[in-house]
Amino acid sequence: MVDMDQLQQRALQELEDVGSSEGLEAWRQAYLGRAGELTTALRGIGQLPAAERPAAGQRANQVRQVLTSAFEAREKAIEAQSLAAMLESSSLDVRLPGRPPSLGHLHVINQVLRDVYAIFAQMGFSVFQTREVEDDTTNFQMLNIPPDHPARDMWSTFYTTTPGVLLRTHTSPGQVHAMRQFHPDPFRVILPGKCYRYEQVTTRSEYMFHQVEGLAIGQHITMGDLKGILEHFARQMFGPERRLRFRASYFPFTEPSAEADVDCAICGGKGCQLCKHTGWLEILGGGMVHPTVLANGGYDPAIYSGFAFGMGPERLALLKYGINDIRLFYANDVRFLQQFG
Ligand code: FA5
Repeated sequence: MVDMDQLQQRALQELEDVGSSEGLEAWRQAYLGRAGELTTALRGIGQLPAAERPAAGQRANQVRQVLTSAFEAREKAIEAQSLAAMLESSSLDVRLPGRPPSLGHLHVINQVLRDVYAIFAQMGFSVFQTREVEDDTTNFQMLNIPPDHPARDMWSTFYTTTPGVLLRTHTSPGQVHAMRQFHPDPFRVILPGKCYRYEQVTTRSEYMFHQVEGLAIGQHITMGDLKGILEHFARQMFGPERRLRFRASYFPFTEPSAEADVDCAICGGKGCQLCKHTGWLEILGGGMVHPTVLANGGYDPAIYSGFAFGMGPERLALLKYGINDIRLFYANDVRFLQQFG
């Protein structure tokens, strides 16, 4: 019979020198495999005298357990070694969790637009979407601006190659679309969207910017209603400390007309480049809808009246966040944009 102590010692010693998974498999075959030394020895027990068999069997089983657990421990160690070697030789560790994609956030102007929607929603205004590409008739003529009217100089724009088709200069043409949609009912809407003007870009003017038009049509609507909702809006938007002032103005599509300014958030009213050293920044134009425009929308001016206004969300954002240059909004500098996340 094989000397079990000697077999165990030799097998363990050899196992210590095994350094690869191939070597490990060879070792397993040599000792624990079907033709391995230990397996053969176990088979030989049957030939021993009956009195020796129990003790020999017990010892052989102990050796098998020792060798099996030594084998498993060595297998783990070799796996760990080869993983460590693989990691050292390659910089890619495929087990690492992936980098989570960085989540973006709403652009500051979209945030301001949502603030505007929420404030006007409280006052019963719903959002009415209209087109950015308009025709000359709706952008100008329906708004009481005939082809040679001097007011066209205020709204020079980009024309398409199709005659009479242009990028809208303001959201006011949406007034005509809204009136035709809601006629003959009274209604209150805001019309947000992009506008385009072929003009000099400055700290407070862009060639592409947004406007939110407001329009309320009904009976007995007055200029007092317009002032009231705009004052409420300004308080909600900027807080009670910012001041709003109205100035008489002129628009061909409102009569009377006004413009509203908010005291400049950058200089606190002292005067700076942003507010053209006036201490105030214009945020909107508005007034009572001109009878001709009411009629173009299908409403009888003898029965109906309405107010309209158009405000600039970029200007609102300058004032709300104390930003001194409108060009920052669309320059796509993430260092600027991330501040509004
Ligand atoms: C108009 O566009 C009129 N349609 C407003 C109106 C609507 C009057 C309804 C009466 C009734 P104005 O050109 O002043 O008016 O522009 C209105 C607002 O849009 C300005 O107060 C300003 O806040 C914003 N705005 C105008 N031009 C620019 C620009 N180039 N860049 C950024 N904001 C601008």
